Amino acid sequence: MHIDKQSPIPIYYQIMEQLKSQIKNGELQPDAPLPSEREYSEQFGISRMTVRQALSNLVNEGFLYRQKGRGTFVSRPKMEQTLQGLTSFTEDMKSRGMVPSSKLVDYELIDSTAELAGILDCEHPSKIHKVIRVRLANDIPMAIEASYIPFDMAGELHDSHFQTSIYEHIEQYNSSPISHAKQELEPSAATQEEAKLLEIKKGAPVLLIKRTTYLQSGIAFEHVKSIYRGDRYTFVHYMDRLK
Ligand code: 16G
Repeated sequence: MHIDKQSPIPIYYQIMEQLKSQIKNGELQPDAPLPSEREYSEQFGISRMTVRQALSNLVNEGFLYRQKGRGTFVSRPKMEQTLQGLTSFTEDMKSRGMVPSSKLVDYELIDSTAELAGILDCEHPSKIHKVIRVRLANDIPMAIEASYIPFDMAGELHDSHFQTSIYEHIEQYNSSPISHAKQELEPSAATQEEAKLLEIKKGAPVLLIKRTTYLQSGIAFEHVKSIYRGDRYTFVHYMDRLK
C-alpha cells in the first residue's frame, strides 16, 4: 500500500480505495486478518483516527468485518443480484457455483385474508400455504423468505418441497412456465428475530423485497416478503435511457 500525503485525496480515502482493490484482486482473501490500527499508523506515519475512519467505512460498506478482541477481517465478496432476471433462489445460487439449501422456520395452511386474496387475485375465502424459510448458500444464511402460495396453485406441500425448489414444483404442477413479477424494495433494519435467523446483529441493514410472481397465463402464484442481508447483497439494475 502506498500513501501520498501531498495528494488532495484524503488519506482515509486512499487507504479505503487501496484496500478495496486488494480485496477485489484477491491479494486480501476472505477472512484474512488485517494489520491493527496501530500497525497501519506506524507503517505510514499517519494518525490512528485516520486509519480507524478508513476501516470503519469499509466495515459499513461490507468489505470488512470486526470481531471483538480479535481484530478486523476481510468479508466474503457480496453477491450481485440483478433486478431483471426472474430466477428462483436455487437457480440463482447454482449459477454462482454455490450450494443452495433451506431451513424451514414455519409452515401453515392458512385461511386467506382479504388483503392476500386481493394481491394474489384468488378466491376469498380460500386456503393459502404460508412457508417461511431461511435460504442459505454454502450453509451461510442469505435471506428469509415468507411465501404465500394459493393451495390451488401448488397442491399439498411437504418437507421435500421446502428443501428443494418450490418454483420447479409450481411449474410442474401447473404445467406452465413462470413468467413475470412485480417487486418492491425497501431498506430496513433487522429485528431481533430476523437477526437471529440471518446470524447478523439486531438493527443491521437488510433489504425487504415484496414480490408477486405470475405464471405465463397471467395468474399470480406467489406473494413473498423476503429479507436479504445488506452485507451479503448488492442489487444491480441495468437501465436504458428513456427518450
Ligand atoms: C426467489 C424469490 C422467492 C421464491 C424463491 C423460490 C425473490 C425476492 N424471491 O428467492 O419469492 O420463493 O426464489 O426459490 O426473488 P426455490 O425455487 O429455490 O424454492
